Amino acid sequence: MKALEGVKILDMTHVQSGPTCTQLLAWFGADVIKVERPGVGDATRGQLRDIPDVDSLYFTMLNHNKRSVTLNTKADKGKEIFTRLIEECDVMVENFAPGALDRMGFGWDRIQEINPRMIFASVKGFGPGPYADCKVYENVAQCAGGSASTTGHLGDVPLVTGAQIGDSGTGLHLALGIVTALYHRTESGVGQRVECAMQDSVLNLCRVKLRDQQRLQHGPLEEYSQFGEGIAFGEATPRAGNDSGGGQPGRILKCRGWETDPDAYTYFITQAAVWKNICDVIGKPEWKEHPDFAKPVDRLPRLNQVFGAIEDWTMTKTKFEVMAICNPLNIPVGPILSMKEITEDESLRKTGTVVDVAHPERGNYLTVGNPIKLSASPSDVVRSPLLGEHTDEILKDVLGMSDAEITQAKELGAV
Ligand code: CAO
Repeated sequence: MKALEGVKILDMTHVQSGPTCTQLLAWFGADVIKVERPGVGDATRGQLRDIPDVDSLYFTMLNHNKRSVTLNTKADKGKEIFTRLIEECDVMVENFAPGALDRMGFGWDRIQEINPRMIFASVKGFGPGPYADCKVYENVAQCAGGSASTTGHLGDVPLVTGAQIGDSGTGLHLALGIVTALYHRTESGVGQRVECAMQDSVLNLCRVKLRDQQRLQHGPLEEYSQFGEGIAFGEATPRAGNDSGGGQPGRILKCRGWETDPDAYTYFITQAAVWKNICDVIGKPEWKEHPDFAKPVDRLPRLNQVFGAIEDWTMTKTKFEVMAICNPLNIPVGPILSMKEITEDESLRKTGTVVDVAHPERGNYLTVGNPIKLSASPSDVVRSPLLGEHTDEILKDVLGMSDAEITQAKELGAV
């Protein structure tokens, strides 16, 4: 039995943030019923297509293990069916633009009237306040949540990151809110509203940068490279390039082949506990006791010199050789892996983190499986549904509708 078996999720999500959340719940065993507009569906089915007329990878990779029902929730018959689905389900998840569900006639008050046990979970771009009515996409959230202003190189433009912390990051937060509300419901017997704003989720993931903002009032941030370079700090947490962000200085360093391979780099952390091992590996044994280098605090103003010497060594090795040499010595390093290398990594296949999926229209494709591993509830990845693939099945199994009722609903354009 899967951990969330028996939990029915009414999935009104689209694009990325909401679908990541419901995909996680589906992997844990919930029955996720994805409601889509008849003939249209989630807009991502047709976005960034690599094969004509076939659901895009954008859609397939965010909607595994779900069932798809088409339903026009603005038509009278569609509203009636939707009301019955709310009665039958435990959780409803949505990430429409602010106000869309109210305009449809299914705001939180109405949902509670229909089903007081319902947990109603929403993603919005911003929480209550001046921007509450705004539509928001990934990069807007990264910018408004403090990520962009603290990402990139000093003196250069703010940068967004490839990690989808606004969308998938918020989906993760929302999923935790939902299972927490389900746990609460087992005792209280009532549902509740779960809300995650993308700005808040990004800020939560950037909390170390808010930490640094406050530290700035008490002096320069000595672990930032700019400290050793004698560059004054301004009023706000600056962009720190590839500095580690933690108490153990680290950087991205060139490895053998960097001139032609854009990913021939390693991350290298000068963890204080293994400083002597680092000195031996890079051929600087005299730095172990040298007053300029022996203690972490001595090294902070000299990080360029320290990492320069380490890079002289890493440039003589491939990124995998650096890993092989440093790992047994407990020196924390990590190769910069390209997406191509990740797709070819056998160990990620073995753990189910990278999975091969068969799809009836596109053939085989690769996806990312559930990164959260439960020992008693392993996740199997099942291909995403075609648009409306389970409409009849859901209307019959979940709502007990007869063939004649389904035919009538179709004639009325409700499904
Ligand atoms: N039947 C009938 N109508 C439906 C329907 C259905 N099954 N499903 C959706 N609709 C309607 C909605 O009711 C809405 O209609 P109205 O505007 O007339 O009320 C309309 O379809 C479109 O909804 P939308 O405004 O949410 O979609 P959009 O493409 O214009 O905006 C987005 C997309 C993402 C910017 C917006 O939904 C948003 O800001 N969401 C919240 C933040 C968020 O999740 N952002 C992440 C996006 S990437 O993950």
